[in-house]
Amino acid sequence: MSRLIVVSNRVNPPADAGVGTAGGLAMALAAALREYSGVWFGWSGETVETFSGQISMQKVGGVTVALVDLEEQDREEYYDGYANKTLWPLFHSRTDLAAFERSFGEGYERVNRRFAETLAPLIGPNDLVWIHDYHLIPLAAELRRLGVKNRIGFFLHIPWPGRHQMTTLPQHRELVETMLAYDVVGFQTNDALEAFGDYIERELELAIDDGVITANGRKTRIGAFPIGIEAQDFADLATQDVAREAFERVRYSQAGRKMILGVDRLDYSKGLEERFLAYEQLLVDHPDWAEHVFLLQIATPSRDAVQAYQEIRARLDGVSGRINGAYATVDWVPIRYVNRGHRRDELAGIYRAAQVGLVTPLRDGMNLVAKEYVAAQDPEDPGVLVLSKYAGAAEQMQDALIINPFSREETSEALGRALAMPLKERIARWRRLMDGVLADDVSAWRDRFVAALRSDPRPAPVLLPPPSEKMANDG
Ligand code: GDG
Repeated sequence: MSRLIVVSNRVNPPADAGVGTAGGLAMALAAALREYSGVWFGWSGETVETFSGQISMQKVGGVTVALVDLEEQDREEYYDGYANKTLWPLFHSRTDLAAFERSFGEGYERVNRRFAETLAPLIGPNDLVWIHDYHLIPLAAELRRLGVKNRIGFFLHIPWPGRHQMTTLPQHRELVETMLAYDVVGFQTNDALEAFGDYIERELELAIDDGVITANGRKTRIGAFPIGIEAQDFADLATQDVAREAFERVRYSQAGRKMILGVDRLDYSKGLEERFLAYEQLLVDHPDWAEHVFLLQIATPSRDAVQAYQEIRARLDGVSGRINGAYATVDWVPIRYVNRGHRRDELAGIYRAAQVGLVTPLRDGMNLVAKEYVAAQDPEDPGVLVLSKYAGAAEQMQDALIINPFSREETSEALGRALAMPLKERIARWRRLMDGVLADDVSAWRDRFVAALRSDPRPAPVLLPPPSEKMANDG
């Protein structure tokens, strides 16, 4: 029987469904792994003095996980370095923040090789291997080098950059060529797929025929597989006890004011500063809204070891403090800025309490918060989603108020419109959004990807000579 082997940098199956900080993705993958009796392989998050390749096998929430420790130098060069200081900014159109250091590239190659050498012995003859995200782009090429012949797929959770941006990466060509070792390469959006296709055709000068690239006798199918959330479960969660308590608490504290909500990992790609400034613009353009609205921004700190993250955090402290200092009154604070994580079910209740969901990334692979906001709404009195056109989610969620997050005026106008939107229009927009979120949920995403990975896109090329030649030779 074929098992599914999922590989990602970090491994986090939920120990308990619905609570804690486990995201929808972790839950969806965990469900797939239970179904296919698979294994989830990745870094333990721990470091040891010398890499041993020893695997720690554990069972977490019914899922078998295989964890490997890395060295401190691996963490610095591969994780903090190439993944988070080079690829993440580059793929989010922040070439100005991208560090191109040779040691990072070497660390990235070394860890991918170490992953491959540790993982290869675990792979059975019929297993499907599904590798996730930018930390592990060259992993299939390393596995092929070790003789692994299984079908291997790759899914990129973040955007694919434009060709000119991509070519700023030293050895971009070598990196992209490793992607041709996969059988399937999946992106979040058509936009990312097109950008990748442009690179393949113009930099590698390879043809793409009906979504298939042929190189070195191997076929790689490429496609857009927009990720979803566990929509029905999340909608149910939003009406359960913990969510209801969180909802009541927030509504009580609102004191009749409307709430605009942002929920993000604290990351420079999420457009948080632009969001604060657009909200300030709303207070300038519509002074009548002052004291009748507030912005709740939940931003959980992440990647603290990277300087750009320390800087954005300091900037946001500054901007939110300045706006609050300038506009607050004795009984009204315009921005409630919270740097603390919340339980998933609490979060569902907070989403439901918000009249506006404000999602303003400057660049984002998908953005699950937009989908969670929609799923958590009360069907009889739903809030309005204001969504950046640079979130992958905008391709599917055209019934949101779509904005350009770089324009304060445009975002401020959309906020004004959202706050004043009549119930009938709110319901009509929400219904269409919700139908999409339910239909394209995380299980649909997973099943589509696994189906693509299972099926051979086309028969292998016929290498026999054509019949007439063959006959002539036979004769
Ligand atoms: C990457 C791509 C793509 C946030 N605060 C809390 C909390 N969260 C959860 C949200 C949501 C998740 O974190 C964030 O997901 P996003 O999709 O918004 O963003 P990234 O973390 O950047 O994810 C992104 C995604 O991968 C999947 O492919 O959509 O484009 O960048 O689920 O709810 N969860 C809890 N407490 C919090 O305080 N429990």
